[in-house]
Amino acid sequence: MDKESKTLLEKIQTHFLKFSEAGGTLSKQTFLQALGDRKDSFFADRFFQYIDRNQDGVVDMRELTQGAAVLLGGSDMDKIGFLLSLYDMDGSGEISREELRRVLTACVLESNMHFSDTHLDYLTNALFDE
Ligand SMILES: [Ca+2]
Ligand SMILES: [Ca+2]
Repeated sequence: MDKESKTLLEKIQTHFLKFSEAGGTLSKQTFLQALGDRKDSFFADRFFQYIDRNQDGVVDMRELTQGAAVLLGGSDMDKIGFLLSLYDMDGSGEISREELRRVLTACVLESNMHFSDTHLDYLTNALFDE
Protein backbone atom coordinates (compact mmCIF):
# COMPACT_ATOMS: atom_id res chain seq x y z
CA MET A 1 0.00 0.00 0.00
CA ASP A 2 1.43 3.41 -0.90
CA LYS A 3 1.77 6.36 1.45
CA GLU A 4 -1.35 8.10 0.19
CA SER A 5 -3.47 5.00 0.73
CA LYS A 6 -2.05 4.59 4.24
CA THR A 7 -2.99 8.16 5.12
CA LEU A 8 -6.46 7.60 3.72
CA LEU A 9 -6.81 4.36 5.66
CA GLU A 10 -5.92 6.19 8.90
CA LYS A 11 -8.52 8.83 8.10
CA ILE A 12 -11.13 6.14 7.53
CA GLN A 13 -10.25 4.48 10.85
CA THR A 14 -10.45 7.79 12.74
CA HIS A 15 -13.75 8.61 11.09
CA PHE A 16 -15.33 5.26 11.93
CA LEU A 17 -13.97 5.33 15.49
CA LYS A 18 -16.04 8.46 16.11
CA PHE A 19 -19.17 6.48 15.31
CA SER A 20 -18.18 3.26 17.03
CA GLU A 21 -19.94 1.90 20.07
CA ALA A 22 -18.48 0.24 23.16
CA GLY A 23 -15.66 -2.08 22.22
CA GLY A 24 -14.98 -0.15 19.03
CA THR A 25 -17.60 -1.93 16.95
CA LEU A 26 -20.17 -0.60 14.52
CA SER A 27 -23.64 -2.00 14.04
CA LYS A 28 -25.04 -1.95 10.55
CA GLN A 29 -26.99 1.19 11.34
CA THR A 30 -24.00 3.14 12.68
CA PHE A 31 -21.83 1.80 9.87
CA LEU A 32 -24.27 3.21 7.32
CA GLN A 33 -24.41 6.49 9.24
CA ALA A 34 -20.63 6.71 9.16
CA LEU A 35 -20.80 6.13 5.41
CA GLY A 36 -23.26 9.02 5.24
CA ASP A 37 -25.89 6.68 3.85
CA ARG A 38 -28.88 6.39 6.11
CA LYS A 39 -31.05 4.37 3.84
CA ASP A 40 -30.67 0.65 4.00
CA SER A 41 -30.04 0.12 0.31
CA PHE A 42 -29.16 -3.12 -1.42
CA PHE A 43 -25.56 -2.09 -2.06
CA ALA A 44 -25.02 -0.63 1.42
CA ASP A 45 -26.31 -3.92 2.80
CA ARG A 46 -24.04 -6.02 0.56
CA PHE A 47 -21.08 -3.79 1.45
CA PHE A 48 -21.75 -4.26 5.16
CA GLN A 49 -21.97 -8.04 4.66
CA TYR A 50 -18.64 -7.94 2.88
CA ILE A 51 -16.88 -5.95 5.61
CA ASP A 52 -18.42 -8.05 8.42
CA ARG A 53 -16.23 -11.06 7.68
CA ASN A 54 -17.17 -13.18 10.66
CA GLN A 55 -20.86 -12.40 10.05
CA ASP A 56 -21.60 -11.48 13.68
CA GLY A 57 -23.65 -8.45 12.70
CA VAL A 58 -21.11 -5.83 13.80
CA VAL A 59 -17.97 -4.48 12.18
CA ASP A 60 -14.88 -4.10 14.36
CA MET A 61 -11.78 -2.08 13.55
CA ARG A 62 -9.90 -5.12 12.31
CA GLU A 63 -12.62 -5.99 9.81
CA LEU A 64 -12.87 -2.37 8.74
CA THR A 65 -9.12 -2.16 8.23
CA GLN A 66 -9.01 -5.42 6.26
CA GLY A 67 -11.93 -4.36 4.06
CA ALA A 68 -10.54 -0.89 3.41
CA ALA A 69 -7.07 -2.30 2.72
CA VAL A 70 -8.47 -4.48 -0.08
CA LEU A 71 -10.11 -1.50 -1.73
CA LEU A 72 -7.16 0.86 -1.22
CA GLY A 73 -4.18 -1.38 -1.75
CA GLY A 74 -5.45 -4.73 -2.95
CA SER A 75 -4.40 -6.39 -6.18
CA ASP A 76 -6.75 -6.53 -9.15
CA MET A 77 -7.69 -10.05 -8.08
CA ASP A 78 -8.57 -8.75 -4.59
CA LYS A 79 -10.81 -6.13 -6.13
CA ILE A 80 -12.50 -8.62 -8.42
CA GLY A 81 -13.02 -10.80 -5.34
CA PHE A 82 -14.66 -7.84 -3.64
CA LEU A 83 -17.06 -7.27 -6.54
CA LEU A 84 -17.79 -10.97 -6.77
CA SER A 85 -18.66 -11.15 -3.09
CA LEU A 86 -21.00 -8.16 -3.41
CA TYR A 87 -22.99 -9.94 -6.07
CA ASP A 88 -22.57 -13.53 -4.91
CA MET A 89 -25.28 -13.39 -2.26
CA ASP A 90 -25.30 -17.07 -1.34
CA GLY A 91 -21.50 -17.27 -1.21
CA SER A 92 -21.38 -20.06 -3.81
CA GLY A 93 -18.36 -18.51 -5.55
CA GLU A 94 -20.40 -17.88 -8.69
CA ILE A 95 -22.87 -15.26 -9.77
CA SER A 96 -26.06 -16.97 -10.84
CA ARG A 97 -28.58 -15.56 -13.26
CA GLU A 98 -30.91 -14.88 -10.31
CA GLU A 99 -28.18 -12.98 -8.42
CA LEU A 100 -27.37 -10.91 -11.50
CA ARG A 101 -31.06 -10.14 -11.89
CA ARG A 102 -31.25 -8.91 -8.28
CA VAL A 103 -28.16 -6.73 -8.71
CA LEU A 104 -29.59 -5.19 -11.88
CA THR A 105 -32.96 -4.65 -10.21
CA ALA A 106 -31.24 -2.87 -7.30
CA CYS A 107 -29.18 -0.75 -9.72
CA VAL A 108 -32.31 0.34 -11.51
CA LEU A 109 -34.28 1.04 -8.30
CA GLU A 110 -31.50 2.96 -6.62
CA SER A 111 -30.75 5.11 -9.62
CA ASN A 112 -34.44 5.94 -10.12
CA MET A 113 -34.40 4.59 -13.65
CA HIS A 114 -37.59 3.09 -14.93
CA PHE A 115 -37.25 -0.34 -16.46
CA SER A 116 -40.02 -2.82 -16.95
CA ASP A 117 -39.60 -6.45 -15.86
CA THR A 118 -39.30 -7.35 -19.53
CA HIS A 119 -36.43 -4.94 -19.99
CA LEU A 120 -34.71 -6.29 -16.87
CA ASP A 121 -35.07 -9.83 -18.15
CA TYR A 122 -33.66 -8.77 -21.47
CA LEU A 123 -30.69 -7.07 -19.81
CA THR A 124 -30.04 -10.04 -17.52
CA ASN A 125 -30.08 -12.43 -20.48
CA ALA A 126 -27.83 -10.15 -22.51
CA LEU A 127 -25.24 -10.04 -19.71
CA PHE A 128 -25.66 -13.64 -18.74
CA ASP A 129 -24.69 -15.10 -22.04
CA GLU A 130 -23.78 -18.71 -21.33
CA1 LIG B 1 -17.87 -8.81 12.55
CA1 LIG C 1 -23.95 -17.36 -5.98
